[in-house]
Amino acid sequence: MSDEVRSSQKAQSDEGGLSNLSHEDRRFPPPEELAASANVTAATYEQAAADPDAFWAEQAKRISWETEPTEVLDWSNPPFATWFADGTLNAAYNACDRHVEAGHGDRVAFYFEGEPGDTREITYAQLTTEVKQAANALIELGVEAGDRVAIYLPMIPEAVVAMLACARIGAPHTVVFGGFSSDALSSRILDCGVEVVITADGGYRRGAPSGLKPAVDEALTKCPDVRHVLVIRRTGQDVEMTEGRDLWWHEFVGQQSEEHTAEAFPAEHPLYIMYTSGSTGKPKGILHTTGGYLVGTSYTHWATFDLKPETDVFWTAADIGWVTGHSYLVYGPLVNGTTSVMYEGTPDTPHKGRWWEIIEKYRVTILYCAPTAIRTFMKWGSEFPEQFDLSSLRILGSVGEPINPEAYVWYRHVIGGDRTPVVDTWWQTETGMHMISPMPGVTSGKPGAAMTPVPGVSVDVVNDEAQSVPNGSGGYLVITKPWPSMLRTLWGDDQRFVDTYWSRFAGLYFAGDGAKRDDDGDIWFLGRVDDVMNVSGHRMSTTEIESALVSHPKVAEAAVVGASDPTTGQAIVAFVILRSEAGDGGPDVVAELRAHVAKEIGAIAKPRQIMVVEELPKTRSGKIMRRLLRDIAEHREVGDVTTLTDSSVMSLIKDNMDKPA
Ligand code: 6R9
Repeated sequence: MSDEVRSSQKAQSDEGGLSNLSHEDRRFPPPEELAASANVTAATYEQAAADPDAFWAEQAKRISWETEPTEVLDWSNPPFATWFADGTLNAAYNACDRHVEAGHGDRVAFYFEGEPGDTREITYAQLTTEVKQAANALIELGVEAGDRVAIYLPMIPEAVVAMLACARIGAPHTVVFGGFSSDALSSRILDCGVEVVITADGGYRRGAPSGLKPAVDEALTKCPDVRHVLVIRRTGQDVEMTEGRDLWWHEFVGQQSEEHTAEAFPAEHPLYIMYTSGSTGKPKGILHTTGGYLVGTSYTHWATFDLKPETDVFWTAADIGWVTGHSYLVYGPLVNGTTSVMYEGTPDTPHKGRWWEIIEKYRVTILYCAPTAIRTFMKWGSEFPEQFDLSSLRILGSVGEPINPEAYVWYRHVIGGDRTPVVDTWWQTETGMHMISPMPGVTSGKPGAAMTPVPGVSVDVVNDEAQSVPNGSGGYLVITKPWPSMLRTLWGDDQRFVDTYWSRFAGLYFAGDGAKRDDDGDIWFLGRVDDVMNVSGHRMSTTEIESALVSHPKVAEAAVVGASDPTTGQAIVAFVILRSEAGDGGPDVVAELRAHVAKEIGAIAKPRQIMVVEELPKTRSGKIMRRLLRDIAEHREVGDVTTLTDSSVMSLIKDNMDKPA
């Protein structure tokens, strides 16, 4: 039994339910015009439910296959699925060449915006040529189908080129987020046996060049099997080049032939490995394969965002080192022939309106980002977005954490001008694609709720005995039927794959998230099951209390943890960031916030302690690291912080905490 399962059982072992979820009456029906020409309609749900296999076989037609598959799902050896197994295809051909062949070579694939202000417009024709050259370069370095290649890059177009070049020759890539340490890089290189690394001298962050190559050099002291490092010149920083091992991308790739014919691989050929971050223990190498992954990501990208490739300008403001970057910045959008924006840097460089300036400049129609970003913008205040013309936006997306109702309403109102549906997309590295989300032309949005499974997906909320819970009750989110872009296994560890996801409930995929069905049957996420607190026998969700805190006008962001408490079992400890206009909050801010939570949820939910802090510890994908906050709340030594965006945040919070009240 995994630790995750064990702690979730502990957290959920009492009877009763998470029945204290705040009531939400606001509803936002789809705009009429959008609904009238929406990609997904009520009929789509019916078709998908009537015959899921036929539905997915139909979606597989989005892809150009070298050999059309006759098989759909093979679930004869659960939990090891295959999809479209007798089909063959090439992922890079689907993302690039086929659009050029269809006459769209001049369409922009990416508007790249570098942090210092440099820009590049890359058409599908140019992208195709660059990918072919890079594929030829990898072949010259001896990379063969099946070999793993590590990519450790800033958010620059070459990151996409590198991924697609690997895919083109059948070499699974493993992208390691550029902000991760050399240790994180070396452990991933060793875990999947990488021999070639693609990196850059550095990237730009917060107005300054920040080196990457030195971290690679350090990592490689532990990785003797790495034969070659391809180095992209981005910042012009001085870097050491190891003779015989390191090559400059612009010299080596630039001299390659622009011709390369893509070879077709079986649908189940591995496409990439993505390590999940932030958890304790050895990172899990999530394995995605080719055919099903491309079907699932291209379909959901088209469905959830109501994508119109001829007219939309799509922007996933997420790093390529996160699964969101893989599915909705690279594979989904490119397979769909989308024009996307790619931005290298931080949202406040050189000013706090940078994102809104980008949206105005490129007339972005769909924005996809994380609640943590939205709450940060709320904290800065609406005067920044208000300086820009955001009228091109028609759909807003959210991913990574539950979006608090107040953040949802702010996003819709201030950024979306009250026109835009907000799609709160629930999914995971493991699922590869959106699983639960509103459909913008069908669903009446409910702030804070992820709503219903996307057409073709089947989920349930169950209790400890795997029984479906009634409306109004909470439990565990499970996925009840295989889906095309599901992870196939954990790299090199089938047993851990079975233990982690398929052993908690027979035949059901255990996602590790707590969820609740409201009175209408719509799904709300309550955080990871190990984030569910048990206070004097009452089950309380961290997410719910955070949302109550964020609904107070002085609060921009909140993180809640359960700290062990001798009397109540667990006690609620909250860390809050105030909005800038609230100043220091005044002398009674803590009492005021405790009273506010009591009013919103009930006296039982009043935090034992509220800390006003400047920053919260977050992973690179924007998830609050509650584990570290729990360490602080319980006065333990702070655990591993290698995946934090800024590990100094922890000492700041701790200093604050240690100050006498
Ligand atoms: C895509 C991504 C997965 C975990 C997942 C859940 C949380 C993601 C969410 C959400 C509530 C949403 N999560 N989206 N919770 N509402 N819309 O984030 O993948 O980094 O693997 O994280 O993130 O807890 O289990 P990943």
